[in-house]
Amino acid sequence: MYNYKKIPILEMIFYRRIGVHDVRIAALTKTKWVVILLLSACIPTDHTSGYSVQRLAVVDEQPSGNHSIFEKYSSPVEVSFVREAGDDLERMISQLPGETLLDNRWTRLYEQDLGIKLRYDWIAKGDVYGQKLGVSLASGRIPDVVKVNPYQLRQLSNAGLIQDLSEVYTTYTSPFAKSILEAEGSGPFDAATIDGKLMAIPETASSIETAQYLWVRTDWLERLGLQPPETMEDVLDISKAFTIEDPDGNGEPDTYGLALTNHLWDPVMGVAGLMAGYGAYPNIWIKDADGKLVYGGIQPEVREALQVLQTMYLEGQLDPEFSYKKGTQAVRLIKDGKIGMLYGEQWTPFMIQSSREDDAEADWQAYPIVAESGRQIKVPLRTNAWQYFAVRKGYAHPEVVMKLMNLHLQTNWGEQAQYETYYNDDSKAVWMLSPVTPFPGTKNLDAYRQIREAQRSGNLAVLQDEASAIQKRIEAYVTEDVESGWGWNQTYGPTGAFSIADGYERNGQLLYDQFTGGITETMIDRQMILNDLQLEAYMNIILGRPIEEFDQFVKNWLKLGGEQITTEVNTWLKTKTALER
Ligand SMILES: [Ca+2]
Repeated sequence: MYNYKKIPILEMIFYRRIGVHDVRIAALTKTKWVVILLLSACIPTDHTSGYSVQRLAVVDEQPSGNHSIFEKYSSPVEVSFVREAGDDLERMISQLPGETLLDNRWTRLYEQDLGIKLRYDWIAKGDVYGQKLGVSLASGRIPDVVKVNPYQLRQLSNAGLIQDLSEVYTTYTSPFAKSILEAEGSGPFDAATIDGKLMAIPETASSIETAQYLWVRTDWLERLGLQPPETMEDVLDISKAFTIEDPDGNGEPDTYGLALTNHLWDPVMGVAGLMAGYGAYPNIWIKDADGKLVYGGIQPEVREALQVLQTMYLEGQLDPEFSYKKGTQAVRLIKDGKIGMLYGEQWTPFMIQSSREDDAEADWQAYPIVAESGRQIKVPLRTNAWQYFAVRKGYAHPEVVMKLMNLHLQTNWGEQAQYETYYNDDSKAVWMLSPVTPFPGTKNLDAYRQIREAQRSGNLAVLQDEASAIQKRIEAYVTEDVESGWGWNQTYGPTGAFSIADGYERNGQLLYDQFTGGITETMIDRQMILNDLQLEAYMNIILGRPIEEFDQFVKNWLKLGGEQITTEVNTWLKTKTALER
């Protein structure tokens, strides 16, 4: 029986999707959802308001003039946050002479331009941060502004600890920030709207950035005389050949077709891209034939995909120890040249580039994900809201959060952007020095489009700051073989991941999560349990348990809250549809 340490599976749903420059952070950050349980136990639920489906009426109004949006406070205003630190952040700060987490280019800018003085109640690393935040939320001792996930938001709101930000959002959001935060519609706001009040400001991201690609060792394809995959059948043939035909030519049976991790929904080395090939979308809500919302994870298509993965595992095409390895461990096999394929998001090159350190011939290429013969491929995308800024009840300047976000966006992507000073300074992710880090969700795709345009026309003037910085790195790789530009070319180059995303979009292949209502009442207590149940059932089947266990899992999922959640999700859909008429 598969026996693993429980993995906080929800982390992927709210996975902070950021650009490729942040890859190390993105790959290593783990949100500790265990705090939610603690929170559920501590906060009385009698404030529970029921799931709100009211839309925020003010969202479409323009702010009443720009008078105070960028205005500096005449006397300084203090605001406290709490802060997660990490090795990558510390390493970066150590490379920035004269700067610390408490005193740096961002804190200085906020103070100088807005008169806002930042303070951290406490700073902690990784796991400890998650635990401390859980205790802080449960005890009601929160900073002036706190970054939370949708579950924590609901708990704080139910406990009456945070204030209504409807007016702050209406009055203090710059048109630029508004266009970015609302780029994918009202979903993130719906999820933060409780009893008609906007209880937090969403830091939105982009769904399309979660699109999956199939990454293949092209030097192996060539060595074995194989063609790039066009169907799932091709993928399976290639996987088999990469396992048994000695693609690395060392005479040893020491390679694997496909990389996986113990967290099956990992954005890199996960199963979502493969499952889509069978019409299975295990972690989004989809519409069934009757137009009702159903959970992708319990549909029969998943059963078929699991059967395929089980065969691959039993035939030795997967690392026999993958079920014990998280991404940072699984990646070692890639570095050692033992892996021929993996599914992953656009920033995958920065994860697999290490394979080129010991083997100069190692080369990779992104391909569109493919479907089994006779099936049209759909590319599942996860929802785009991960985190929210809530403001402590009683804090006198709730608008501070919006003012910081406005300036952050303006400084990095506005008309007079200083991208290479405030965002990415000589490949250092200095944006992380700021406690608020909103960004245009499509910035990476936009940068790709600008680069493509510039490469076609030869007119570099179309490149804005970020695209220009990326283009320079691609150029260095293409013309001078500067290895650090390899990943940028794989992602943003003419045949890179974003060229495929562009195609997905043009061909109408993108499949968005059909539920964008945030957290339903039953999800608060049950979602995490259901997710563990799902991961465990899937993993056991891949590792060889009878496929009938899938049917039992579906029954259990429905019984343990899934049925109730499905009802709630469809209630949301009905109300939403009615409002749209
Ligand atoms: Ca070999």
